[in-house]
Amino acid sequence: MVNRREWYYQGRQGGWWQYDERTMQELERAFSQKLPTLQLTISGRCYTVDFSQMVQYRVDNGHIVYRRIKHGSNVGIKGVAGISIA
Ligand code: V3L
Repeated sequence: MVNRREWYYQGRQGGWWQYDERTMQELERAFSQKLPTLQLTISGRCYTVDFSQMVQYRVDNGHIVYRRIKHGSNVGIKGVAGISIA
């Protein structure tokens, strides 16, 4: 698709990973509906995406674990959903 904006989450070692296709569809739908947040299940864990802060996070033993997210095109990626392209 031309000029499609993809969704990415940040690696702990820097760089960006693209979300898997199904999750990107969920993100795109929620974002276009201007929902403030979206709940996701990734590898059996419950995450919240906050579109105003552009982060995803989960709660782990009472601590919140954040990652930055990005919505764009032509971002150099490490891979898709943890599958490296290198
Ligand atoms: N989609 C797929 N896996 C995810 C996602 C997501 N949206 N969010 C977190 N994970 P945390 P480097 C990432 C995985 O934030 O070397 C990458 O995909 C996350 O995977 O504490 O730091 C790589 O596989 C991590 O394994 O909830 O760039 C891996 O990190 C786990 O969930 C290493 O990437 C816990 O993340």
